[in-house]
Amino acid sequence: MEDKLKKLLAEAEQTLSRAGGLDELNELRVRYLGKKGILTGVLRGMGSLSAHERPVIGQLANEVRGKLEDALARRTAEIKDRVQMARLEAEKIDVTLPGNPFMTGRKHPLAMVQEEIEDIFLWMGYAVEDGPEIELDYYNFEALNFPAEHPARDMQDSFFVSPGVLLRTHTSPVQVRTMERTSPDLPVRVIAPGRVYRRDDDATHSPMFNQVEGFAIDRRVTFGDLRGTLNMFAEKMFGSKTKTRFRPSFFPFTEPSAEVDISCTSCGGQGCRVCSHTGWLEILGCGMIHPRVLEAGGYNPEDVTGFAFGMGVERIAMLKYSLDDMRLFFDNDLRFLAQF
Ligand code: 2NM
Repeated sequence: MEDKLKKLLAEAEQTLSRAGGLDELNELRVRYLGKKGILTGVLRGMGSLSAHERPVIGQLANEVRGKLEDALARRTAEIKDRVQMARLEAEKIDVTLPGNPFMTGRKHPLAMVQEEIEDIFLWMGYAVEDGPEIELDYYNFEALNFPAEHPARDMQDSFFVSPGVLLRTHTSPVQVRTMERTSPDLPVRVIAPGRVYRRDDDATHSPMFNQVEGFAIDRRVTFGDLRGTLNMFAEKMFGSKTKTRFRPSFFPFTEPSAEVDISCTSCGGQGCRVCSHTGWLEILGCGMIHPRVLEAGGYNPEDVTGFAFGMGVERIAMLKYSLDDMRLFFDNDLRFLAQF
């Protein structure tokens, strides 16, 4: 009996030390220590022992049970440890690796240029106003001295929503609305940035584009004030070396009218491909507000004068960033947008 127990202990310790998993250990616990287990089986044979052998074997059996329980606990802890280590190894992460790059949004180049224009005029004391993109013919043409037969009023050139209602073709209607609201207060200095619509579509024209128009009204605003204002704008926008040139032109809402060129941003005026070898680039139109427009806005052209100007934001942005196709602004191609 004593031999049996010692053999059992030796064999069980061997088997336990080789057990590979927790499930296997549980099976071994049942096999050796369970109600129908081997140890129990051995103890059942104790009935045939003599009275002086029984306590000796009983004590030995308890020792064997204790050693087996210890061995089981040890092996369980070892296996749990190994499983934990394997898991830590498998789930190891290198916290010093760079993170995954993620795309961030940014301002659209047109918005950047528009804000730059706004900031220059805000600095010169102008206020920023806006108005509806769906306009009455009255504010878009009539009050701005466009004659009934003017080509811009044609269905061919403007988007009409219904008779007498259209998508504004310039932001000048905002000036008329502003004059109506402020007259006869003086002075008035306002710029109107925003979307405008014309039936035009090629590399240098988009059916929707952005304008900034501005105007100033006071008791004796002169063409000299207009030149000084636009020279200052050109220097702030394109650099202090920038020269301007005013050429006579015609607009229905201004008289006299002019177109303004700046010295070429790419060659400085020497002549190059960008400026078609003229040394100059056209950037805006301007003039002294026509008396009939002042009148429509509620001002008396006998008492006040004003100047006005208008520029295309896309055109300014194309010059600033040396682009040759306006459609880049509207394609929303990230390879383009991510460069700003
Ligand atoms: C231009 C060129 C010349 C202009 C005129 C007015 C108004 F409403 F005050 F009469 N606003 N903008 C104007 C004048 C716009 O854009 C090329």
